[in-house]
Amino acid sequence: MTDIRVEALEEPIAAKLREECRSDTYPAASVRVFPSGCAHTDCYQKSAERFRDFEIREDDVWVASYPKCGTTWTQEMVWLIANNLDFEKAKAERLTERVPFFDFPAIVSKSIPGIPEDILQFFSEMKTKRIFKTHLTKDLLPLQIWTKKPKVIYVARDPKDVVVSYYHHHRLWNGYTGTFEDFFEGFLADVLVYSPFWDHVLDYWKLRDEPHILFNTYEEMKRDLHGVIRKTADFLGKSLNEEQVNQLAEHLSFRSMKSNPATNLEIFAELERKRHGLPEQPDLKFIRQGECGGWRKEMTQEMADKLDAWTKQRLEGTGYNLSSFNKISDVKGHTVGQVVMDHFQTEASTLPQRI
Ligand code: PPS
Repeated sequence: MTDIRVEALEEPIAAKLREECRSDTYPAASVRVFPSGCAHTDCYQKSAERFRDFEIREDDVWVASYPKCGTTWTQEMVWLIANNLDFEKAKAERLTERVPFFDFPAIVSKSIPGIPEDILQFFSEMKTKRIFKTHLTKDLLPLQIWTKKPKVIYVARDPKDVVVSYYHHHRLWNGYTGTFEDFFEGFLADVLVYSPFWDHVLDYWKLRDEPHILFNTYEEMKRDLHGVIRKTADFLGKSLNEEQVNQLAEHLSFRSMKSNPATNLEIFAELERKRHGLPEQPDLKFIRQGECGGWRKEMTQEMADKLDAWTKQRLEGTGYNLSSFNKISDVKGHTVGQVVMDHFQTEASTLPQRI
């Protein structure tokens, strides 16, 4: 049993972000939770022990990530692989129901119509095979994950794209009315919900060679979705032929997921836009832009340099470098050793301080 300790977030930028998030349902972070030092809303505490003590099943599958790293994309891929490419069911039933968000009670301050009041109880009574989405840091996962060892698929993404995506997410869901600059400062100060970003990524990355952990990246999915599908299927003990891989890749394309009501969350996004009096802008959609390097449209060079320096400092001595985003593996644990010079690195060459 680990003891969970909670401290108030004292950073002034945290208070500012709380004021600028107007939603009465999705608040900004106000506490830091230990172990892990992760920022959470004050809703976290009421479920903290229930998260930690949640009964795990060996055949559960967990899709884990820091927010905005490609979770939804991975959830859809994993569900389809685990369910023998049942495209019909995938289109008929919303992804939020097929792969529910385990720690939802940690981010929401009010009950939401259509979502069971006691969702953790609902999860524990599920009769079907369970696939969960979680943004919990490694240290706050249910403890039985480390004894029952269900499969965990983590997905990471370039933090520059993450902060931009998370900013637009906050505008839509948290009613954030502040500036991108304030939000960016909150990201660097580790006060956004589920931050610190790099601790989150590194804690899972360190476990990447464990047989029950698979570490993917958004960039790798963009560059070689077929390869990631094959690798993930292999990890889940499923075999797919070339035609099936092609079919799944087509279903997972940005265009297809953006127009698919079962994956695009548009029904909920529309409610939030109405609630906050927001227009139907492309940036205020849940499946928004889907690019690597989209941050360039919104971030000044000065901000990019600052974030790069922050990344460099956070990665010092860890053995992790951003080229990890470009490594491809054939099957888990057997890195082909090839570093692909894709758009991610092409961009790197144009940035003087790129790490
Ligand atoms: S969340 O809210 O944490 O679950 O968000 P998450 O799903 O992790 O990340 C959302 C970003 O993923 C993009 N996305 C995709 N990109 C490429 N292809 C597909 N199929 C796809 N589906 C979702 C989504 O657009 C968000 O990124 P941004 O940069 O905001 O567009």
